[in-house]
Amino acid sequence: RPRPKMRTVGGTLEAFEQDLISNLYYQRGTTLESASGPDGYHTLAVTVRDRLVGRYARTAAAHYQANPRFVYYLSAEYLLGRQLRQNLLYTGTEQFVRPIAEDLGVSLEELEAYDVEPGLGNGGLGRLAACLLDSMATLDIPAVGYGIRYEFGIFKQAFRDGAQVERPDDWTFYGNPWEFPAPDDRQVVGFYGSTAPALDDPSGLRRQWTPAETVRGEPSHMLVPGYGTPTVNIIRLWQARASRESFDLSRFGAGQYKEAVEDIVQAENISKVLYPDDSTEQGRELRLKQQYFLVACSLRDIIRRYRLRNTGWDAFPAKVVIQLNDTHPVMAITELMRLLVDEYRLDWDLAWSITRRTFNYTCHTLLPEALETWSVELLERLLPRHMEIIYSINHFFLQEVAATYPGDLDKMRRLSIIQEYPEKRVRMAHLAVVGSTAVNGVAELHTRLLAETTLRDFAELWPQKFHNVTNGVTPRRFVRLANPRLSELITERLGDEGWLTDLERLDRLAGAADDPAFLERWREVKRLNKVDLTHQVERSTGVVVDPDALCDVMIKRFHEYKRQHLKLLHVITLFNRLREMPEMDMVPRTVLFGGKAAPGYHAMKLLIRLVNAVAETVNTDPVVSRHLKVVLLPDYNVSRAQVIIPAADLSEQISLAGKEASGTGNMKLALNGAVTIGTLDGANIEIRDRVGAENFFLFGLDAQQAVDLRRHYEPRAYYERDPELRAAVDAIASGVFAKGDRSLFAPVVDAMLGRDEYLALADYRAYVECQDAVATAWRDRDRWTRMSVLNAARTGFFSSDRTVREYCDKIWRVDPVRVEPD
Ligand code: DL6
Repeated sequence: RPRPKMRTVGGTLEAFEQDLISNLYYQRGTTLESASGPDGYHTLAVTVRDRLVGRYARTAAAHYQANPRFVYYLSAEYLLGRQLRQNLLYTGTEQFVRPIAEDLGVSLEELEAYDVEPGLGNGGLGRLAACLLDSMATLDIPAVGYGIRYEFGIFKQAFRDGAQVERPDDWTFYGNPWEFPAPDDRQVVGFYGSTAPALDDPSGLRRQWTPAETVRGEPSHMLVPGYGTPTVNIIRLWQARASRESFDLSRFGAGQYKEAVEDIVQAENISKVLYPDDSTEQGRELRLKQQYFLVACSLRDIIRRYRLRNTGWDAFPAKVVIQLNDTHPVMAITELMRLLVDEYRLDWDLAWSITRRTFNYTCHTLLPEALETWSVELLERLLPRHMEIIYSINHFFLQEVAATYPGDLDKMRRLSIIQEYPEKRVRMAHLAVVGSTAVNGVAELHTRLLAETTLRDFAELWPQKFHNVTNGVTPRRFVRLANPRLSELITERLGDEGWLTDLERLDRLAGAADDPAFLERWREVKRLNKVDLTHQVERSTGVVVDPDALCDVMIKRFHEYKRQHLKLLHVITLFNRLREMPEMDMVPRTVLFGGKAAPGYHAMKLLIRLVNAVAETVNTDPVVSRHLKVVLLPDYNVSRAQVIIPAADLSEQISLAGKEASGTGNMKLALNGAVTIGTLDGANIEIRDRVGAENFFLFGLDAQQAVDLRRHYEPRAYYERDPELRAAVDAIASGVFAKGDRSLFAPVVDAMLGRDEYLALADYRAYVECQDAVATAWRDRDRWTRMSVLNAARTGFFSSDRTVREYCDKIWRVDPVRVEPD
């Protein structure tokens, strides 16, 4: 078989093959003849990974040499996605693997089945973190991501009788070939205990903390390669281990086996699961422990790294910029203060000045209930010294406030880091703003609303602190890897692959939107992607869908503000119409949902059950199912997203305006040529501004109208006066989707007709009419394809490379460091 003659970072094909065989033999201890599937996968993974090690070593050397300012990204969540394809692409070795695999009689797809994605996050926030790391490496920004190596990632979602059941995600069961343990860099972290005054400190601000419990943090790192550059950064993940003394040998000897390992279990529970259920007191304590564990380990590591090349503390903020990804890692502010004041004996004011200049905070929400607070009682028990530090920070901060607004006690109460009523709690977002140089929102509307509502008093006090950095997504994973057919077509049209690192070049595709031959090829790509998706749908649900139907996609976490129930009302409306007029000429549609509900979020778990019940009814109705199919694909994750997104025609972004901070699925879908139906919320607004109003299906209340309506809202009035809405709601109430059981979904109906918190009924009519306009547009094939092309062509702005550049310019002020080429 002729083989490609080429050299990449992978060396030659022959060398690659040699390494594969050698790794199989020496690392897995087996031979080609007796290797299993996992053997094949692991061998391939380490062979590819090893191609990145040289680059990583050169990156580390270049960083050591340049001693630059580093970005340290602290995040409780990362959704990295599968690593194999990405690293094949980034090392240029995919071309070797295919012929070698074929010779050996296996396919890359078979091996990839063992490539488990690390589900170390819940949704958009964790995936954004992964996109930003990818872009930082691609732009040669010296950066390290810090996170937790959860033993169990986000649960696996399955359905039993349509209801969500959660299964543990034992993602490292077969080992993780992509990580390197770094036991030499382990850290020790304390909890509980007491504090005492430091004898030699007359100010009383320095104290000594004696923790009652210690836990080890053991790091491992995964490589984060840049695309088209030799830079390889790392993400360092901490796992909790009991300290050596935790094993009670005497108890074990006395046969008390459970008691003997009690302390070990307790310590290791810290990194056991991603966001343990916080509906119990123990759960909350564990979650706070996780947060502190992450920041305590990471800060010690950051200081260790800083001290490799620097002495003294004056240069610290010049060399270290720490980005806090939401409030989860905000305890880092108090931990740095504790380290500087208590352990390195800096005076309070200098420590505070260093701390404030080091941190920046990204807020990812507008929902008041998502703004974290911690009870003072819990903090005093778990982290007594940190609580004292918070009191001191607040004391000095409120002095500043009093000087700016003399006598304005209300303002002080609102700004205070401590909430007094109904219970004393620490407001983590306030601590973040007070302790940071820059605060940013993640889309223009979000940043504006943050400054006008959620963080208004702070924005008035420090207007210069507030910035907008609109989110972005990596085109490498979400176009090139997810959609190779489209990527090839784009590259062919644009002449080279430069668009992958300069995504705004996609605008040159706009000219092709009037070229019938190009439109035809664009359609063909979409169709083939839809065929792939239909196979996936059939494999995982048994439902057969038509690849030529309009593929209408709503993929995101299940949450009331995102309004999956509004989409469902539309589906039921189509169902009712078809039942009433079986002969009607309806545009065939496949409505595809994907997403998980938090295990304790009962309202959304019931909605999942309803989606599945509606799907079952629709898909088994002989008349309706000819035009309409509904699917809730189980266990939505990054890998599934990579299959669904390239196949989508219509992107559902229908949150109540003013509630979705940004959204990033909206960007991924538009870049893959899906046309959006959406509200004026989050980054939808910026997407619409760019693609043009004529290429976006807009409906619904805007953020201000939603606030105004909420004051006197009566959902029942909408129900009474709109027969189609009434019929949809009544269908749910009638038990038609529950085999006649009227009680099962009654809470869904009650929530809609009772308070309808997110105004779904108010937006229903506009939404259904807009969906009718979608159907009309779909019938005109060229018009639709033109819209699809223009969506991709005009959304190059939403590359996370642009996002990272903005962070660099507005907030981080870091420069790239070039690494010696291969
Ligand atoms: O910024 C990334 C992502 C946004 O795109 C979503 O709009 C936003 O909901 C999400 N935020 C979170 C944090 N918690 N809450 N709510 O996941 O961040």
